[in-house]
Amino acid sequence: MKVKEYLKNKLKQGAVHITLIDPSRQLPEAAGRLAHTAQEVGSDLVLIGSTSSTGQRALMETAEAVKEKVTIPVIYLPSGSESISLNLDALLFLSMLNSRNARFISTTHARIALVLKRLCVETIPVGYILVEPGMKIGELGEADLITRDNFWKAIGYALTAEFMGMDYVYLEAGNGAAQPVPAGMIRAVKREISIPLIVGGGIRTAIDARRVRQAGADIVVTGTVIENAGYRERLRSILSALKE
Ligand code: 1GP
Repeated sequence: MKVKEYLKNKLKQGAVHITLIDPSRQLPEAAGRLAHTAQEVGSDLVLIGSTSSTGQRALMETAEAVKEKVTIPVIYLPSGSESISLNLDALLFLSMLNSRNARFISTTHARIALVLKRLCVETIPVGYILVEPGMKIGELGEADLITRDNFWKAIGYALTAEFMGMDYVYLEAGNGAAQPVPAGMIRAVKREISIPLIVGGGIRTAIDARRVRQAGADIVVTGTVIENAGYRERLRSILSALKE
């Protein structure tokens, strides 16, 4: 089954959780173990991506190790680095709509699009919107960050994604952010769009996850939480808050 179909079916049943694994943070074998735990506690999908310059080899080995350990889909999140993994189930075809640099909106995409087509890589079109603090991805992507109180701007970009025909809107506070995207902003965006809403960055606890979900996130992405001790229990409580 295509990942798009899988996600559509999952969304019919309720909130979806995605575990982000950064190949620069641990060895491939450990990444495989983390992914396995994530699946065990109920995560629906694994996303592999990094804002650090992960070498091609580390990326490929991590992708393989993760694929070996899980049966849920594993997809690739490109983040502007030179490495790319095409051996996964799909690739998030992200356009960073509020970047000041065309490279992150469409130029890099145009360079790899034909290769993706020839290799029959499944692509999932996503309008990626960076919200303060944006962290490293906001910096690297030269984002014109949406300030945390500017709901109108967030709505404008989210509707732009929808009108452009993208499948998802992704509000991103950045990997390692101290706080998630504000609940008020999620609510305001959700009220206006009719495509599913992905929210990530700064979600560490069940309380954060519940708040983000109740505000309207259809898909919740967490990364950092699995990099710390006690991650199994933390992830479990995030998952039960999301799926309750
Ligand atoms: C994915 O960048 C997030 O959207 C992950 O952020 O590491 O803060 O969970 P955290």
